[in-house]
Amino acid sequence: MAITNAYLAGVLETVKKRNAGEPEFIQAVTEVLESLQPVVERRPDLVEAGVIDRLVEPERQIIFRVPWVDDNGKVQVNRGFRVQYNSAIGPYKGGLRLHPSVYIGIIKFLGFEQVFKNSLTTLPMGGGKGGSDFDPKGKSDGEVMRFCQSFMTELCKHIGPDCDVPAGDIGTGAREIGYMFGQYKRIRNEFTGVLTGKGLTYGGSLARTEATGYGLCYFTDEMLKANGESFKNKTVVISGSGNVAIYATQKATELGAKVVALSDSNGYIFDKNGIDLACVKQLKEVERKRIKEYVTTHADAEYHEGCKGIWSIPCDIALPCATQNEIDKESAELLVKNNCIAVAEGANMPSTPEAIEVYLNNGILYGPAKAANAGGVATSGLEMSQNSERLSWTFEEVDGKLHDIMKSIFKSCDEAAKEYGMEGNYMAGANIAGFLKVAEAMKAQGCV
Ligand code: NDP
Ligand code: 2IT
Repeated sequence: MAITNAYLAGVLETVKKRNAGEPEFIQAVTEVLESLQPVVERRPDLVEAGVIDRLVEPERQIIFRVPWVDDNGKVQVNRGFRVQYNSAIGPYKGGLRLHPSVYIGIIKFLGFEQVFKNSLTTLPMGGGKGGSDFDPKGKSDGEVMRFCQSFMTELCKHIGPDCDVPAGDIGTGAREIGYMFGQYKRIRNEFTGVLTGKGLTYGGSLARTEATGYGLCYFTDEMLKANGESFKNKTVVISGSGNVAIYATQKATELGAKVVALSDSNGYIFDKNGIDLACVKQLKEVERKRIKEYVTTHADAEYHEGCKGIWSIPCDIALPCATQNEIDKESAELLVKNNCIAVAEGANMPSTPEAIEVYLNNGILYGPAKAANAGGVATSGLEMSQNSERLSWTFEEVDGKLHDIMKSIFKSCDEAAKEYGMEGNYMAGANIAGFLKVAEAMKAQGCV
């Protein structure tokens, strides 16, 4: 969809000039501006208040050196980031990504997306994101700990339970959050809910580990039901084999589907009998091994090098849960050819704009990341509430609230799409519904 509105075209021009060399950020902003065209026409007051001009610029960007000593006694230096993107509706909130591909453009795109996602959850959270180009793969526990401590030694100056509350993302799981929490507490001498995704023995919430994958399936289930379908007896392909992929596999299976494939950045496994999740959990969560090890204990399963090939496997439902831009036009066309009925995004921005066009033009139900993967951060919001009240809810209580939130997110996307004349386009619905709440708050708070 091209931008025909002159005001929005001007905003995008400025964004492109100001952020040259950050294609992921420009991609994320372009998609939202495209969706906002009918809103701008109906709401000149928001244009007048400069809400969109302000939204495309993060409130604050922090970049810092992270020095640490490896197991050979050698000094290593990484770069750390925290983008405090928007605080109109609550403290900055969003994960920390540890991956060698991390640079400011990735963190800004993720922070931008987070603003809308957090708004959709209905909870009071602004948007932020951070991370580092540190690669936890192949590092010892001691190296990961020293990195995390150094990272937090600087980050702790900028965050706090009422200011900015980071969490996990790619490469940041329970181990990393634990080391970071310990260092924050030591430096600040405060035991607060400054991070989410904490361990259950020190303030973590039950169901946070499962939340993104479960939430993705709850959202997808709503989307399927609204269109006369369900997970029952469907074949599902899920990319990635990390936190989101594992718990999406678990919930999709519970809802009656058969998950036949998972991947990592090296390749993918196909098991026509359905993925043995206990084996995957042992390999990935306990032993930190590669997904190809699965075939050593499952004779019927196949391993193929290269992660892109996973989209050539015939499936009814595709749940990309690895990383940005993992489904391109060609892969989307393969999904269409194989009669896939739905794509819902566990990862952030996993579909290229060309792939999204293919879904929309071919009637594939499309659940965009901002809405479909919001269950993780929503449950982080529930963890913050429990920390503030100094109590903890049961698994069933948290899971029940998560389920209700995902239903309400689907409803918001569906209704906003209808209201703005784009029925069934949940991407436009998510962008519009997420935007409106933040925009009203920004307008009410004046030009800040
Ligand atoms: P993990 O680190 O647990 O797992 C990431 C998985 O994605 C791994 O299998 C990894 O493979 C694969 N992957 C990562 N980078 C690439 C790449 N460049 N190419 C191919 N595969 C890749 O992360 P999560 O499961 O937490 O995150 C997955 C996605 O979900 C991310 O996009 C994240 O932003 C998003 N997300 C996560 C939430 C959460 O609560 N954790 C919440 C909402 C969204 P390998 O081991 O080879 O790197
Ligand atoms: O992308 C995301 O929403 C996350 N990585 C989770 C953020 C959070 O604060 O729980």
